[in-house]
Amino acid sequence: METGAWNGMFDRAVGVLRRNDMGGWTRAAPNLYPHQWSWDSAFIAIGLARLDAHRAARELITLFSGQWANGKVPHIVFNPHAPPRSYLLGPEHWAPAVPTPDAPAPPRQTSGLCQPAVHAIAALRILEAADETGAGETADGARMFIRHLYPHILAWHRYLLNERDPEHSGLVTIYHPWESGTDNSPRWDAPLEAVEVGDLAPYERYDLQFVDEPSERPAKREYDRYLWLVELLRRASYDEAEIRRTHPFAVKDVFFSAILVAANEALLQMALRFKAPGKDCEEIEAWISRGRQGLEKRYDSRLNLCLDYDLRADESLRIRTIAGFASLVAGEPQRERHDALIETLFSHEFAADPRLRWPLPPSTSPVEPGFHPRAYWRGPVWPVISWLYWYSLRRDGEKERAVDLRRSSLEQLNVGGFAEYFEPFTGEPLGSDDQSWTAAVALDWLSEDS
Ligand code: 2M8
Repeated sequence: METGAWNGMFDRAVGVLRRNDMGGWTRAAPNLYPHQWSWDSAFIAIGLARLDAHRAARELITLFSGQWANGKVPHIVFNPHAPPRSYLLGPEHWAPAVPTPDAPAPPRQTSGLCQPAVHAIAALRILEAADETGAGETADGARMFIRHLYPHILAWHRYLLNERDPEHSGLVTIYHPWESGTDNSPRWDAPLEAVEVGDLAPYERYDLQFVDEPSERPAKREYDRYLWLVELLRRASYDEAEIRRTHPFAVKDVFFSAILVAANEALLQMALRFKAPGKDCEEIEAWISRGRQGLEKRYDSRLNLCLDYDLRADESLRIRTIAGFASLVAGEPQRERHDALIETLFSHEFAADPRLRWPLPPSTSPVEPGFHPRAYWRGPVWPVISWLYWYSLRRDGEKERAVDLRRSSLEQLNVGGFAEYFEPFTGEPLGSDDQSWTAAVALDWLSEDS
């Protein structure tokens, strides 16, 4: 572990996670996000694994206690004790028009969307951490928890592969920008613009009280559409076939799809370790190759990026964002593809823009017209995304690139703290302070030697 150079950062990161610990689960941030978010929890578990494998496993177990009967892991599991007027969308906004047997029984209350499936990657990390600790109650408990979780993660992936990709394209369909995790990315501008907002009840933006400037959060125009899409899903009672047929926002998300491939690799390792039936392994292997093939088809050789696909407009979304490097996250692209993607990632279009404070990839390319350096997913650097690319590059033998990403990220966090995201040119911390997943990835980085 190389912590000396970073002035007590490890302890500061631990402090953030402890303060956000709600007892068995961690809120995404102190004020702005008082509930348990799905992919945040996976990253949080990756960080917690470095402290306490057993607690890390509990993070996932608590999240999965909100899993739906059809396998879906909801993007939010609600905190019944969240302060009033802290987060706009409470359980009442999600209540299905007709009760669905898929949603978990009370007292668990959840949203009806999902988010990228980082969970298997986290679960494998927890097992590795438990193995490093060896025997003992904590490590054994963690292993037992993950063994128990394995079929639930398998069911989650099966939901994504079946319900979100009945075409067997290898690509996951999302029904809301929130499902991508990169909410107001310009990736979603065109498909979102095409959504006609109906009779939306008036609402108040509680989120704006927790940031310095409204531009750090999505605009009203976007929020109206976010709420309307939720309302439509609720009215459809989350019926998958109905949504597939009628929902106005349906996009094949390359980044979500790529994370699922990487997660399936982790799931496969778990299946082998737990001596799961051979047919589980065959099924997961088929998902992995289908995912990689799907991503390969979404590669655009003019932009040297993978592009999302709008199912409603029947067109590719030609926007240069961090999601375009999806095949690097999925792993094992053809050599030529790998090299082209690396070249673009480290070109002036992304991490080598000379104006950058640190050579870290901005969420949207500064050469893209929709780029905005302060606006949430439209340009700022997000440490969790830097972590995902670091993880992918390291896994695929790009050692030097990975070392540089880690070092620059730690410098960024050492100066700016554990902010939600950062202005790419000035390094100014933006969004929420003390964001749990930022502290968690710092812990993971600090626990590595390089
Ligand atoms: C942001 O998303 C939520 C909605 O899910 C919001 O803006 O209210 C995104 O950054 C998302 O990726 C993240 O999981 C969530 C909590 O950190 O915040």
